[in-house]
Order: sequence, then C-alpha cells, then structure tokens
Amino acid sequence: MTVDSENTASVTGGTSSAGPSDDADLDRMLLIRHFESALLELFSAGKLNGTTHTCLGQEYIPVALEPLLRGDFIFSNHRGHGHCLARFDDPESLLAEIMGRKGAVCYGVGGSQHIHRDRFLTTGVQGESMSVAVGVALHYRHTRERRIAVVFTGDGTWGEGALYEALNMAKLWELPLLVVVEHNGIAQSTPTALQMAGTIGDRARAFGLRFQEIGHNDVGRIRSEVAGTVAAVRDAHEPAVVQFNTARLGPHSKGDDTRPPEEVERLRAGDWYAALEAAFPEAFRAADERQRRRVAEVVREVESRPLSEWPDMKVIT
Ligand SMILES: Cc1ncc(C[n+]2csc(CCOP(=O)(O)OP(=O)(O)O)c2C)c(N)n1
Ligand SMILES: [Mg+2]
Repeated sequence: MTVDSENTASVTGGTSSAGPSDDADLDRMLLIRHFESALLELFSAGKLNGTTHTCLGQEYIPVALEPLLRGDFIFSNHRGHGHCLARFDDPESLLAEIMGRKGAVCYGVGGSQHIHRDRFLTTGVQGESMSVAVGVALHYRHTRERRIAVVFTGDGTWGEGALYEALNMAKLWELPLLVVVEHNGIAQSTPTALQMAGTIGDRARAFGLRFQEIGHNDVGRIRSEVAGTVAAVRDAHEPAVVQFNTARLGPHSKGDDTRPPEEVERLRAGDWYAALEAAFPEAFRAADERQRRRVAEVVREVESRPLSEWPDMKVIT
C-alpha cells in the first residue's frame, strides 16, 4: 500500500504500467472475496451440490498477476474461482457453472473444479495440470507465439510425482512454463511442515529453475517484482517457479477447517482486507459495498435461472 505523488490513496500500491488502475485491482479482489463468501453461504443453505474450495485470503495473487499473463494459458486448480474471476471478471457464468444453471461456462458439466474457457483450464486432480502445461509450453516454443503456460499449484501438490517429471522436462527442453505456488502452509488438514522435507525453492533450484519467493500481499509491488521473472519465462524460455507465502482463511472446502480457531485468528490478522480497510476507509468501503451488492445481485439472478441443459457434446469445443 502506498500513497502516490498527488497524495491520493493508491489502495493496492499499484505502480506498474502493465496493470489496471488501483481501483480496478481493489474491486477485483473484493469481487472474489464476496463471491467466495457467497458460495459458503449457499452451501450452508443447501443450495449447492458437490464441493467447493474457496480462495479466501489468497485473492490478491491472481489479481496481481493478471495483467502480466494476458493471452497466456492458465492452468488452475481446485481452488480456482479467484483465478477465473481475475481473468474474466464474469461471476455470472462461473456461478451458473457451479449451480448448474443456464449460461454456465461449461454447461454445468464441469462445476466448481473443471472450467474450460479461452486458454483457461482447471482440474481438481492435484498435479495433473503440470504435465499438460508442459505440452502446451512445448507447443508455444515451437510456434514462437510468445505465450507462456502458467500453472497454479498449492504447496501440498508438491507431493505429487508427476510434478517433478514436468519440471525436469520444462528445464531440459527450455520451455516457457511458469509455476505459481500458493503456499498457504497446509494441504487439506495436513500442515506442510509435517509432510514436506526441505523447501520448494531448493526443489526448483535442483532442476536449475528460476525461483522467486513473495512474502507480502501488495499487489503493485508483486506486479513489479514478478514482471522480470515472467519476461524471462516468455522471452528467454527460462522456466520458473514463483512461490507466494499466503494464508487460507477459510475451510479447506465447505466447513472442514481442522485448525484451532486461534491459528485462523492469527492468520486473519494478516488479511489484506482488514489492512486496506484500515488504511483507506472511504475508498475501501465504497468498493466493498459496490462488490457486495454486485455479488448479491449475481446470486439472486443466477438462482432464478432454469437448470443448464447439456448440449449435444459435439458442439463443445
Ligand atoms: C491426485 C489427488 N490427490 C488428492 C486429492 C484430494 N485433495 C484435494 S485438495 C488437496 C490438498 C491440496 O493442498 P495444496 O496443494 O496445498 O492446495 P490448497 O488446498 O492448500 O490450496 C487434496 C489432498 C486430489 N484432488 N487429487
Ligand atoms: Mg496448501
């Protein structure tokens, strides 16, 4: 968070020429926050089926990266709503997908964890995307498209063997692959310290990959700090891993938080939401109200839609 030269509040500290305005960043983060909160409420009210994993606390990561990755292929994961909203700003079709309503981005066939839209693909299977992303990165290398393949993973997913085969090939073949690790220190109910030997940084470096660690939630700073890494992936085909040390503020999925309440309280103390509200009360409250109302309206409208109908599968591309 910074104050710019004209002494107006720069809510998310955005100094990057690549990014949207600070207001747009804040609005996008709040959209994701209220979307995810609404999903938990819908679940509690028995209005959603299956499962859902919210990214509460981690919203700033895809928002910070979004302008750096336009046109690139994003592989998202089980905790992917924020990745999707940061890229498309389209809560209607995502909620319709999750609720199986008309207008769903994948006709309601994919649900929360399996979204496919314009170079954006999610999977609920840990580590699966890595191998597919290596294939896409290989394609981009051959076609010289200047696009990169980006994979969002959690820290726990670094227990999957396929991930290491993918890292090996990415380096060996010098592929434009960026792995973004949202390291929230836990995998479902297992603290990372109880299952991971060594560090993700050392593992990445063992393959000769570039590695960068980000330990704050300032969107503008993140953007300028990561820009060089993204450029190296894109222009020099130097595959890289960027680790964000972050916090999962919600349950693993719907209501299954196994952590002691004091630990969650401690994490909440570092939440960007409270920090920005305290630092810029007026601008924050206006944006918060705007996005709260927007999400409430999206929920009301999508809930009233008829169920999605599966089309002839031949028309799904
Ligand atoms: C191959 C596979 N194994 C297990 C699961 C069940 N599962 C879903 S999320 C998850 C934890 C993932 O932890 P992490 O990678 O740290 O991501 P986070 O949930 O913390 O964002 C597990 C074990 C799965 N989806 N896929
Ligand atoms: Mg995790």
